[in-house]
This record gives sequence, C-alpha cells and structure tokens, in this order.
Amino acid sequence: MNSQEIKKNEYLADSIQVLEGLEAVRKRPAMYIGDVSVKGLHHLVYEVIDNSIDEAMVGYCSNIDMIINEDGSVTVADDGRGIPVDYHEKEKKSALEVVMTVLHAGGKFDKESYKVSGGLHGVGVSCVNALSSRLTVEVHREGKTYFQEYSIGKPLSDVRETGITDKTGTIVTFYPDKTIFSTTEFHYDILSSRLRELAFLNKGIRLSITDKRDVEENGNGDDEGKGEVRYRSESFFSHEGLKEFVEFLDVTRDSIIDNVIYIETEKNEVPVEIALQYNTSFSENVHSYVNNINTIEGGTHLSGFRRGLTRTLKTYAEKSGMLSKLKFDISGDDFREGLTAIISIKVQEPQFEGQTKTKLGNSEVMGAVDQAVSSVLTNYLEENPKDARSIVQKVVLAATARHAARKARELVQRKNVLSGSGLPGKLADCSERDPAASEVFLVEGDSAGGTAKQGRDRMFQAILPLRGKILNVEKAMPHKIFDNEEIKNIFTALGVSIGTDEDSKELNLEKLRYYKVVIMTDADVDGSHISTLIMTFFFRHMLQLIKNGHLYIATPPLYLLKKGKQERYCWSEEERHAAVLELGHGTESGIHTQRYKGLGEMNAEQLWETTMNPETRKLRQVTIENGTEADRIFAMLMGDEVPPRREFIEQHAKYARIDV
Ligand code: 0RA
Repeated sequence: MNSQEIKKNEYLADSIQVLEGLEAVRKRPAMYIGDVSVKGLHHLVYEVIDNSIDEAMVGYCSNIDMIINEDGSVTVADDGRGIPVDYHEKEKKSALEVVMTVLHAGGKFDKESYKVSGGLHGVGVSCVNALSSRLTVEVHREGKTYFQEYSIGKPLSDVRETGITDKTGTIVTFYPDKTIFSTTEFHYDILSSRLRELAFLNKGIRLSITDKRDVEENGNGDDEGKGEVRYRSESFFSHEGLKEFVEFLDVTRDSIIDNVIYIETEKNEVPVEIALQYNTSFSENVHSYVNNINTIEGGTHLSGFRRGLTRTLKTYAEKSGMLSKLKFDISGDDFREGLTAIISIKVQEPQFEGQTKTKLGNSEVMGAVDQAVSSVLTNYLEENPKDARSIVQKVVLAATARHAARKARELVQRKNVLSGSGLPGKLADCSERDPAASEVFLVEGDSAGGTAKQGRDRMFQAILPLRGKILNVEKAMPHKIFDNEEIKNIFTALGVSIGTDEDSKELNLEKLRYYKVVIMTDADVDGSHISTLIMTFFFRHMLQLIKNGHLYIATPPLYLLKKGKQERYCWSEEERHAAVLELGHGTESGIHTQRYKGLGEMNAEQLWETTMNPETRKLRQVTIENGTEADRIFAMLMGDEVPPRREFIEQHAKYARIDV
C-alpha cells in the first residue's frame, strides 16, 4: 500500500467505526436511553439539554430555551460558545460533525473544562442523532452561522456556512424516529418539571419551555389580547439554588426553623451543595443528585450526608442536656423525620451502581459529604441556638413516637399470630401460594368488594375490600397509622412487616404474598381521591414496594357503548369517539351509551372482563419518575393547605392525569 492508500484505508476505517457506533445505538436503543417509550423519548431531550448545561457550568452559557414545535419536534437553543466547527484532523471532518455523529465524542475537545453533567448514560448528542429521523444543528460562532442536517445520524451534507451573526450559541432540532419509539409525543409536564429541577440544581441559568402545539386562541371573553396566539410557556431561574428548591418542595408544610440551612463547599475536589429544612410533618424527604442526575437509589453521598447529620445533631443534643430524660435510644431515622433536604454533588468520574444505575458508588465521596455537613451544621447550631433547640425537640418527639409505633406494631403482629392464619377476616385470599403468580386487589367499598369477589379468578386473585376512606397518612402521627384498621389489614394481607430491630424502619418484603398489588377504585372524583390516599400510604410507608414495581392501578372503563348486539368498552373520550365512528358510522343515533361512575355499576362478569382479566385489562404500574415532584404533589394534595391544592388541580386538570 502506498501512503495515499493507507490514508484512504484509515479514513474508511474511521467512517466504518462511526457507522458501527450509531448502528449499535439503533439496534439496541434501550441500552443507551433506558427504553423506547415515554421515558426514553424524554431522555433524548435531557441528553441535548445536558450539553448546554455543561457549557453553562464552565461559565459560557446563561440561557437555554426549549421549544416543542408545532410539528412535534423539539428545539434546544443555548447562548454558549457554539460547538466548534473547525477541521478535525483525526476524524477528517468538521468538529461539529464529529460531535454530532461520533458516539461519546462530547468532551473530546475540551479536556480541561469542567465537564461533569451528562445524562444518565452520558451517551451524548450523537445518540439522539442516531435515534432521530431528522436532526438539524445551527451554530453561531465567531461572527458566522453554520448548519448541518442529518437523517438517522448520517449527515445529509457537509457543514455549511449560512450567514453572519453577532451572537454565539447552538440550536439543535430533532425529530425522534417513529420506527424506534412506541410514542413520539412529548409531555409538557415531564419536560417542564425537569427544567425546573435543572434551574434549581444550577443556579444562575435561565431555562425556558414553550409548547407550540395545540395553539390556544385567547378568546376568554374580554377584549384584551383577543385573537392573540398564546403558547403554553414557562421560564425557570433560581438565584439561590437548592435553598429555593427546598422552599419549593415545602410550600405546603410548616417549617420549624426560620431559614433553610444551606451548605455550599468543596471537599477533596468534590463540590458539595446541600440545603435542608425541618418541618412539622412526619415524613423524610431527602433527595440526592450527582451531576444533575437524581440518584434514586442513593449511594455514598447520601450515606455521608446521613452520617454527618446524625453525628452532628447527636453530639449537640447530648451536650445540650436535652436528652437526659429520654429513656430509650435515638435512632438515625429520628433525625430525619420532618426533614426536607436536597444533596447535590458533582463528580468527575461517577460510578453508578444498582438496579437502575442511580446509586453512587464512589467511596471517596462519603467522607467529603460527611465533613461538609458536620462542619457547616456544627457552626449553624452554635450560632442559632433557638433553631438548634427546635430541631432537637423534633428529634425527641420522633423518637418517642417511634417507640409508641413499635409497641402498636408489635401488638398487631402478636394478634395476628394468635388468630390462626393471621390474615384479615375481610381478605378473600387466592389459592395460589406462589407470590410471583398471585395478585391482590385493594377495592374501595364493601359492595364493589363483593362484585370483585364474584368476578375474580380465585385461583390467583385475592380481594381485600377497604371500607370508605383510609387514613390520610400525610396528616397522621406515625404511631396512629397502626391504630387504623384498614392500614393494619393492608400490612397483614400483604405479609409485609417493618424492621423488627429497634433501629430500623426498613420494610421487609421477603414475605410479600402477592407480587401484584392492584388499587381498584371508582373512576370518579371520589375514587381518584381514595386511590391517591392509598398511593400516599404506599409512597410514605411502603416505598420499596413501589420501587420494586409491585404497585398497580386498575383502570375500569369510562363508557359502555351498545348498538344491537355489539358492545364496546371505552377508556377515554378518544376511544368513545372511535367507537361511535365504528358502531354508528359517525352518528350517535341508535347507540346506547352508559357512563360508568362506579365499579358498582358493573356486574361481576363485566368487572372481570374490563378490569381484572389479565388478557383484556389495562393495569397502570405506579413508578416514581421524579421523586421530588412526587413528594411535593403528595404533600400538597394530602396536606392542610387548600389554595395550592386548588391551584394544582386547576392547572393540571386540563393537561394531565396524576401519574406518579
Ligand atoms: C466542545 C467545545 C466547546 C464547546 C462545546 C463543545 C459546546 C457543545 C455544545 C452542545 C450544545 N451546546 C454546546 N455548546 C458548546 C468549546 C470550544 C471553544 O473553546 O470555544
């Protein structure tokens, strides 16, 4: 081979590698973005935004605008330096093209820069490109504008110079590939809450979202602005970062100290930012992030935080003498009752572990966070004795309540042992003994419970009727929870217990009797209130059960349309319209429509067919996509304050069902 041939070969090898890289993404998209459903689809947007956040973190970008375009594509525009467009020697093409088409090429040009953001999988924008039927990028840089367009990751032309500009920045627009994704419809609420979260996590950056689909004419009766096009749009900016995040999460709770405690420091080259506040509630709301990623499974940073918090508060409490009358030990949990906190750290090379790869493994982080918390908190307690006393009082209260709760729990467990099977009398159990093949329906009301008992397949389906409204756990003291008959029944029917050793509230799922726990309520307002109450209970007291994917919601149909002998069940307005078209060829005449308001309106056979039969039912699995949002929404929906709840329902009634 002569030197030219060698060059040619290298070039070929390079481009083949590139192709292979992106082919791999298209072949196994789930490996790169999690799944090809709603979650993975939105992951594409996060991946693009992460690049702009990186640029903002090195100080060159202050505005990021996201638009959901009329045609369903998404645009992300930033005012950073713009992706470099110069010729890239190794790859034999424009740097821009390399960034857009080579897997993991994101940080190649800027080694010194502090690049720590990046999506869960850190796959970069080229991955988004590979999964887009079309993607365009426009760069504003050094007085000029540049443009390139791609289809499924392949450039349609070279990078072109298209004009002059006095701005800098990068604008990416992409169309998710309909042959890859099961849905390509972006959800405003999902994107907007992620942008809000990013604004809190990265103070000083302005992030906006605009939805150009479904244009609403401003025709609300008054003359002002009539006919004007109004897009749904929000802009997020946080001056005080996590401090404001905690205030936002706690809007509906009553704080017990005047100010949020705020920690911003760097330990062993790990930037640590923490904000915490205590409130009068009984739940722990601690959320942690690494490089802007919500570490749902926790990890070393969370352990460091807990250690630092427990040790510092314990030392202070002992010195203050406030524990002298206490007859039992204080456990780690007691220090976190009524605590709302956000921990956000940035790590150069994070090691993510765990089932969902959201558990931080880096061991050096634990000490860094522990030290950061101890030193700042020790000072705070010394300087704010009034707040310190309030916190210690709260901890003592928690320890006392835990003690009472333990006694109540033991009573329940002892009673169960005494009463034969130990199962609640109201439970209609199934005959199957393998939990993996068994399911239990938690049914609102005795009458619907009766129908469900007749309709079920008793082989593998158990029914537990719940009477009326179950206790609002958001407002109740923890030990009261075990005074509640319905809640005791849920615990015993499911075979779930709470750690028996003194120090732990850890849920024991080893004896879980059904792998599917299905909440079944009426499809009306009351029913959804009850199902929210039950979900709140699981969220606060059996979180692990949700995380392990055991909790489901049954979806009874909203309508039954009949014409002659033909019947159609419909779960939404759209389905009803489609059924009208199908049965009545477009007119409603001759069609009898029954609107189901409650489970009680269905007979056993109908309930089985529409809601319980695994072949035909539509179960919704309860998952936690966004822990901070879930916490805030439960606190708000179930808390004391009415105005924020009304505002929430008014805002969301039109747009979304409450999917947790
Ligand atoms: C590499 C190097 C430089 C900037 C960027 C990447 C960059 C990438 C993206 C992606 C979206 N927005 C972006 N903004 C910037 C810095 C090059 C220089 O020194 O100017």
